Amino acid sequence: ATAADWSTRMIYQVVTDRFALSDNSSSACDTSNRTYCGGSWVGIINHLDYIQNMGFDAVWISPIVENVDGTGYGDGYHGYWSRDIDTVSTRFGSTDDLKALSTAIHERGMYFMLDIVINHFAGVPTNDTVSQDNLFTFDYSELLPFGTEAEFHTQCFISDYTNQTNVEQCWLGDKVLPLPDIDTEDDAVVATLNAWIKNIVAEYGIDGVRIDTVKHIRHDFWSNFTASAGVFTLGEVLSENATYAGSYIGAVDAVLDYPSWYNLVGAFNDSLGNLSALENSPALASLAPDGPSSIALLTATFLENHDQPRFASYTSDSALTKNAMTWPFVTDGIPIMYYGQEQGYAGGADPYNREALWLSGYMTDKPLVAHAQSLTAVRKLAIAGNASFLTGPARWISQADPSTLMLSKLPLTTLLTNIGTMGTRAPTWSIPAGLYAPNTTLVDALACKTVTVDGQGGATVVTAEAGLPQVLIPASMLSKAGGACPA
Ligand code: ABC
Ligand code: CA
Repeated sequence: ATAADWSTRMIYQVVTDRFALSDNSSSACDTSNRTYCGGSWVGIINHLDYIQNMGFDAVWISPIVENVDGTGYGDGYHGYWSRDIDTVSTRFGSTDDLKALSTAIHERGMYFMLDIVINHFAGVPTNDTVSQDNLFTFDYSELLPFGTEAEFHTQCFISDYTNQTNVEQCWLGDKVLPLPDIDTEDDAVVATLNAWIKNIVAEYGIDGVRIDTVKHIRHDFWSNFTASAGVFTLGEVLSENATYAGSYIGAVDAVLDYPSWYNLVGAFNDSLGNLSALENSPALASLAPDGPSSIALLTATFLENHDQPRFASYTSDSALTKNAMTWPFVTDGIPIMYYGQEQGYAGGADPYNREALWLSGYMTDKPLVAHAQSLTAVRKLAIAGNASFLTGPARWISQADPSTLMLSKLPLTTLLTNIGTMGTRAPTWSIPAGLYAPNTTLVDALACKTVTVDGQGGATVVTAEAGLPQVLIPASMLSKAGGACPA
């Protein structure tokens, strides 16, 4: 599938080891042990209903290749510590299971996104102590298909994130677990990686890849690699800086919108959060080679992932959580939700943010499950209701009340507030004249309450209840087929 194909999709992110067991048992999973808890590809197959019922139509799974275990930071249950990229990890099932997962996803009309790591492997040093010159010895023959020291960059840990050569050619990791950095300056190594991605996409019917550590490989590596992949490529560039992150758009199809993530968390983790910082968040779009109109194809927006503390670890206020969760679904870019958010999981930094979902019982009568359902439903209605919804860009409409923000991405107008559940006053928004046709009836797709704009198509004052967000859409666009609110 291409970037255009993906632009209408909504992605549910899964850490395979933590999402679902093969049987319906419920074994314990202590995240602090940093070891396998037993989740599998068969487990995912058996819980696709759960994902689809929330309205998601794409699934991103954690890396599949054989990892290094028994390190100072535990085992490679998350999949990011490659040992042999030509062997699929037996921890999560067989190659047939993985193919069956791909088939099951496709039978539902969903897309399959695979997370891949090609910047580095992981290697437990064979010498306990760092030598005088800070070098480790490794059994490079273990790291396949490469297997020689010459196919890795010379040992050095990244020490200066302002020096791009250092970022690209030194190693991630630390003394506890170095991550040997692949020599992506070597033509033969590059050819091996290009052939590898082409093969894995074909073998497992992959529709898109999430690429780890994109900023750790030179820009001009990516065009041949993404061409070999032949499907949508979504890159991870972990940076707060929109100019820097945006510079990788074009090298890969799209980047994870980390710059917005920082502003999103800062806006809603506290009722004193800075909402206006979010205004600049769609900045990535303006850096796009084809301009902002291609935004939907260029970024993917998220509130949580496996590397950052869960949002509910910052605040237990459910209204703040609902506001923050709303953002990715009503703004530019492809929305992503990380598994467990819907169950109210509140784990802190890695490894605590990787809780076993089976411990929740996959209950669907939870407030955030319902919230996710409403958000996916209203986004689908918006895509169906306005051909240019996806091309955006979202428009910020300034408001007098600093505890509120209004984002218009027609046909949706979203009203968010960080006043919180216990806010001592009810914040208000004012819909500007001309935003909608005169006398249009709008429905808040979250509470199913209506608001009718005046004869100028706006000027209506809307009030929040208990600090909750509202997503307004013309009532005429509600579908009788279900979704958001009954038509
Ligand atoms: C393990 C333990 C952790 C322990 C850590 C040292 O080692 O589990 O408890 O704290 C995998 C595993 C992790 C594991 C790591 C390291 O490997 O999942 O559990 O942590 O062994 C990707 C993946 C991630 C994965 C890897 C490695 C890469 O999403 O899951 O981790 O394959 C860098 C990379 C980024 C990477 C991230 C983990 O590390 O760039 O691709 N994620 C700065 C740097 C960033 C850097 C970040 C964190 O620090 O600029 O490049 O990310 O180290 C903002 C700035 C940012 C700045 C942040 C901190 O502040 O704008 O630039 O980021 O203001
Ligand atoms: Ca590198």
